[in-house]
Amino acid sequence: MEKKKCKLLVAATGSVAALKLPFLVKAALEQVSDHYPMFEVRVIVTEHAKHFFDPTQIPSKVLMYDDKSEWDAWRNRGDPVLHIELGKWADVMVIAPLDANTLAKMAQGICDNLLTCTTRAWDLKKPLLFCPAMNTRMWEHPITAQQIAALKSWGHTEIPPISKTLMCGDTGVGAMAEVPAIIEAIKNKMELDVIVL
Ligand code: PCO
Repeated sequence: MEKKKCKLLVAATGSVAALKLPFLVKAALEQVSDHYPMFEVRVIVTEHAKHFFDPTQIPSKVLMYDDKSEWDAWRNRGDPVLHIELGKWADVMVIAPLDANTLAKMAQGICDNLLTCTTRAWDLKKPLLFCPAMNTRMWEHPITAQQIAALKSWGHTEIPPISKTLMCGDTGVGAMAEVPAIIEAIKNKMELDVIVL
């Protein structure tokens, strides 16, 4: 009998670090537990995230959703509401990268796209991890720490950014955590919060 996979919802926003989305998805699909694949993966992208990666690099078995998917899915009363369905489907969500704009929206409860509607309707009993990625100057602005503290106060888990030379040439904190560190953080969280049968 095939083992039950952990349903992982990966979401990406419009930071340049969204270029790593295909690597993160492939790394998640490669994880095994007792020789069985560990994760079933679905992806949510914002319109700006799409700017940074090639969608053909996302394996075809992975369902990927954008804002259009939300509107296409609903035509009539009784039709599924995608951001609710995805929230019910997922065992765990990871937002990688979480840009400054979406961080600010989440902290305020704004829900104006598929990703922020999904997080706004998130069942707080399930783990949600987020990987901030932004320029150092944005990272160091005091509002960033306040907004991250808001997300943590609801039980969300930060996978902190790292220091490196960023895409714009500046060196400092703000780069998204490396893909292996993100995978490890998800697995650690699952052992705590999710039973994989
Ligand atoms: C740059 N902003 C950034 C923020 C996020 N950057 C990163 C890394 C990548 C390369 O290793 C792009 C993944 O630098 O996460 O670069 C200027 S506003």
